[in-house]
Amino acid sequence: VTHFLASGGAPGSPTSNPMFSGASQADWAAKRLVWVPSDKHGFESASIREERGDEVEVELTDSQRKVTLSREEVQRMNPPHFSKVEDMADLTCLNEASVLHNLRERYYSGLIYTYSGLFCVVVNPYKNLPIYTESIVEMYRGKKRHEMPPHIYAISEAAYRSMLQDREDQAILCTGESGAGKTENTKKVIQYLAHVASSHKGGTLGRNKEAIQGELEKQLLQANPILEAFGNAKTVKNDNSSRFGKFIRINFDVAGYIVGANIETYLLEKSRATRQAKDERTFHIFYQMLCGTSDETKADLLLGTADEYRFLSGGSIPVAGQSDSENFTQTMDSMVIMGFTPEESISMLKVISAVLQFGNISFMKEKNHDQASMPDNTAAQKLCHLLGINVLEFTRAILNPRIKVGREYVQKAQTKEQADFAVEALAKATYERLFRWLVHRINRALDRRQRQGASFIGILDIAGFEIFQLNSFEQLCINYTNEKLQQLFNHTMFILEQEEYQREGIEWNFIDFGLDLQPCIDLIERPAHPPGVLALLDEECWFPRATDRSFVEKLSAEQGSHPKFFKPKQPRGEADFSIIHYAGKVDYKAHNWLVKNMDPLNDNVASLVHQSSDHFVSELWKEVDRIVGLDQVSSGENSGPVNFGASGLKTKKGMFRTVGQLYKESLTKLMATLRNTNPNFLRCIIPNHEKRAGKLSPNLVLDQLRCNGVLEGIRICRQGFPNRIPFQEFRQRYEILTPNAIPRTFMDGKQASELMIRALELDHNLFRVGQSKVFFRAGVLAHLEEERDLKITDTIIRFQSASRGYL
Ligand code: AOV
Ligand code: MG
Repeated sequence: VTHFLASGGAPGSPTSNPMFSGASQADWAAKRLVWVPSDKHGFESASIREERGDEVEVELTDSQRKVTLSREEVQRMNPPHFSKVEDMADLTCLNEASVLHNLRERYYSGLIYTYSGLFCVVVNPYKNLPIYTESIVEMYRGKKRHEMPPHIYAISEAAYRSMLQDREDQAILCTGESGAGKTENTKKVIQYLAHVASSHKGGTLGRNKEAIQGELEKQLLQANPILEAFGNAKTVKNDNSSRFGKFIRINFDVAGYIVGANIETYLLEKSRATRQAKDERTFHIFYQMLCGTSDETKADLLLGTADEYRFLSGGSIPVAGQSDSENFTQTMDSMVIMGFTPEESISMLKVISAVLQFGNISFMKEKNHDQASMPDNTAAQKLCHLLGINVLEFTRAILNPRIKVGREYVQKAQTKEQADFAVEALAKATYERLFRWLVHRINRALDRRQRQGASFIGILDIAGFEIFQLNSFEQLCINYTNEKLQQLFNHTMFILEQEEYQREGIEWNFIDFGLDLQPCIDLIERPAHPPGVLALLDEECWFPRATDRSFVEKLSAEQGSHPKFFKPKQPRGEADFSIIHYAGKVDYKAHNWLVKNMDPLNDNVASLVHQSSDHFVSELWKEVDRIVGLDQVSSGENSGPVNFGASGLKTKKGMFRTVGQLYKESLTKLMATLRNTNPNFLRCIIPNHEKRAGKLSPNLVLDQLRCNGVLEGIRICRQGFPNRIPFQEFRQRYEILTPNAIPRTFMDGKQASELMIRALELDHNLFRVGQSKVFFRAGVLAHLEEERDLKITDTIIRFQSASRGYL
């Protein structure tokens, strides 16, 4: 097992390829090995043949082909001594090629976690490694970071210790693209904490208390399976993709015991409840319910089969290696442990069945006018039965709702498009409210002790940066979040580096790279002077006859000259505008943004379900405050079924909030919480897009390293002195280079190191001497290694010829 943790190398790693076999020390020095760009491998090994001004001729190690490259294309290779280092900040040649090489070598040896200075990188193994057992949890318990190989447990342990010792709240932030492993690692953090913070055998604890705490930890561990059943789905990228963001906050008392937990969720992708792209599924629970319920329950829930529902676009799509019906049993078991009553569970399933039933209602256009009708009301009857409402009232509310015009309420016939739109919006809102109730219910279970914790560890699992061909409002929100997190990351790294330098008494002016991201964040969130994207979108939502197009025009007028804003010349059919995010340029299409931001709902139906005879259903619809009613919405010709018209624009700003506003607010709150914690970052990397174990696509990994700030972090590092060696070690390894610098008598480490450095005649700009370590610029150690090598070879040769002389 341990070889999956430490750098021993797993048996069977592909070492036959010269790419992967670390060169020997002699080869490295003699052949002057470097990395050069390669389409297939990202970078490949080569040796320098000749340097001519700005050009370098190299020989590729693999094919022995000779090529000439410009100097910038050639990246120095680290001495073999640095092979598979656990912390990439220790690499003396800090460049993209070396980072990729190190991650790749480790990955093929089953070593998926690697530190990069102050944060940790993990590459998804796509197979179960034996590194998450209870005995490994025990191995990490109480250990310092450098005492054990890199692991998510080490990060969890560090956060836990630092919380207890410094009384500082902690955050563990998992980022990465879809399928990279954020959710899996989040679960490991919780597993670790539930284990470490509950098996304390404190003397003051009575039996009883321990029993209660055991239950709480059990419930905490069940929160994820439940949330995943309702909030995760199969997408083309990930069979278990989280379609919402979450921040799990675990509260501890002064002794370090878990006393409660709380989950905050962000932006559920509710549109998935009604439509799914090809080869994708809706939320797991739908299929679980259709496969896992008994015939009796099926009858109670009026369930059909998957292909009878219009809202299940692909019918029943299986997920490799998963059984929906077994998973259903697990979800139900988890809900029992969480303390859900059988009534609550069945009520939830009823609502889910109702969501499906919404999709089977179909409308027709009446012959001689635009009005919609419902020739067959079977689905509506089933729906109303499930929701506990009257079918006639429901039908009227959909087809002929009361709408306020001026001061009067009038009944207004709806077109087929409007009725279809209303039904879909209601289905989505119903599911969203169910999810919200679920989270609330879990929180009630986890928080019921009502005890204030002394401090907390928060674990964030959100969707990473998304760049599709064309991107919509959801991507803007996600990318905006990532922009803010990246800013926090850069800022933290800057502060921590700064602190280390101060501790060691080194003078250095650091550049705060966090500032780099502010312009793009402003472009999105600025309220005025000039207003940013979200503010302008809100403004347009209140503007009579506004359309998605008029929004884009206003945006271009206000922000056209913003350095992070880009408007293509030919907007038709392609992107409406682009934003230059730190991770790259993202093309946005503004189609439906007004509707998505307003999220209008047929308020006639909303108040009907609010008065449902079913207590659970009426509870779900308790607050109807945020509903944008039909009276704010009127039909229009130019913008699909819903347009925001002048007819009944009597709702003042502030009476309810747009989706963008609410999101910005919850994000602001989250960031404020995070800023008051000590953040620990985990950068998750997806190795390939085929979900295959043992395959690492170099260009895919490089792209992510660029996006998630690993390479940016290195850019920051290079501004300073990334390599640091304790005095003792420095002397041991490099004294050979300065044979007469240090007197034979005792001398303390700092003084000895200073003497050695003087003898080495290093430029002052290349190093700093701190309190306990020597700090070096990137690359200096490689140079020292080279010299050391020559010296050793030299000594051996001299020794050999000397021996020969004696013979
Ligand atoms: P995500 O959370 O980052 O994507 P997941 O954590 O769901 O990604 O990981 C995707 C899949 O990769 C999992 O279902 C596992 O099969 C596999 N996997 C990830 N990490 C590990 C690991 N450490 N060990 C074994 N298998 C792993 V998304 O929620 O889609 O943004 O939206
Ligand atoms: Mg996830």
